[in-house]
Amino acid sequence: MSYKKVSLIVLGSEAALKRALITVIIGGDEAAKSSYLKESEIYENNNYKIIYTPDLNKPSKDIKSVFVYNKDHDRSLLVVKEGFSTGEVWKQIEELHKLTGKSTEEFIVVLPLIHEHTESYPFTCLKISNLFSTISKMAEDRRQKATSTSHADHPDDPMKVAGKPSDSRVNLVLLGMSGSGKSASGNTILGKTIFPSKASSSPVTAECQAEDKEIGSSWVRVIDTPDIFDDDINDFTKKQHVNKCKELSEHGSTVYLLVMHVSRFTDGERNILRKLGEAFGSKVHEQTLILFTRENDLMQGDMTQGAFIHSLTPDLKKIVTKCDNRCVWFENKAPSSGQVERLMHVVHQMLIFRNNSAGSWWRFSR
Ligand SMILES: Nc1nc2c(ncn2[C@@H]2O[C@H](COP(=O)(O)OP(=O)(O)O)[C@@H](O)[C@H]2O)c(=O)[nH]1
Ligand SMILES: [Mg+2]
Repeated sequence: MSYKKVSLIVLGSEAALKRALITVIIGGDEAAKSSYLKESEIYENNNYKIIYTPDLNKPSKDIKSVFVYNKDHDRSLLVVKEGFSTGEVWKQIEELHKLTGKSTEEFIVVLPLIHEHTESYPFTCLKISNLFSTISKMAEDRRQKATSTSHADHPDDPMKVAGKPSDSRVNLVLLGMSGSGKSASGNTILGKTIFPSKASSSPVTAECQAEDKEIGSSWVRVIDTPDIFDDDINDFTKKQHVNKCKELSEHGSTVYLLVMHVSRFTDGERNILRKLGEAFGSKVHEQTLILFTRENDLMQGDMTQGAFIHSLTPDLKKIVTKCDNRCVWFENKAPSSGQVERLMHVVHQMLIFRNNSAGSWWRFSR
């Protein structure tokens, strides 16, 4: 029985910190050490293959080679020392992005052991304990997959047909009241008009509908829905919609986008998380982010996103807090690729650590 080891590239300018992290993950004695690139080293045990990289401040072609030789690695970890400057770290990530062609989200900052994590960072970061539980889970999943015939390997798996493994597939389920901008937001994510979207006093979207698109390294399925929480529709129809949603998001990971109009919070939305929980399970808020539409309304009111969050009504604040402050803003009338990028950034961060109690380390801000 063989399975792919979890492969990690460890980056940074502090040799001692990089080595300490490797020892924590791999254990001191077990590490078999070999070297194939100048100044880079490989440490392996049964579960992990870890690549120690040269000093980030040294000539960059060595780092680039590490990425060329390890195309199928799982995570790139950037180790920083206590008292690091957010700006400096971000600069390093941008340089790594330029050098390797990998997106900035690829690089996960490993926070120093004793670190007061109080601010929100523009990059993905993790405490060692959370990193460790995440990668152990990955290793465990791989071992289990190797012993059972995994669903993803089944020849009928539609994702195999599409040429993508299920775990690189993301389902984005658009949920919310009629008129909040679900269909328009779906079209913005897809970059083309697929879902009918217009101003109307009666609901425009009657059925759940899905459309797939490759965004960055992910195969994204956008699922548009009618207002399944509408009190005017009967339980049977609601159940049908929910089942259809579940069917459409059967493969891969799922993130729910709770779509809300930035300047309109209605009575119907007050209990929306409870209704969402009844439909998709009590932990659904952990997989949910809030997508506020009509961002231009904010700008016209000279309001920043921070001020907006500050001024939320208590009921809306409760919803945002329950979703751990994961919010993104869309202006569907003037969509920019930056909006979708920011959404995917939050989505990826949720997915990387979905089985991990990483707390609020990744809170989105811009
Ligand atoms: N100005 C503006 N209008 C929007 C935005 N998002 C949606 N709309 C409009 O709001 C109306 C309802 O949108 P729709 O996508 O059909 O809402 P749904 O019922 O939630 O699917 C349409 O006229 C959209 O053009 C936005 O970000 N800005
Ligand atoms: Mg719609």
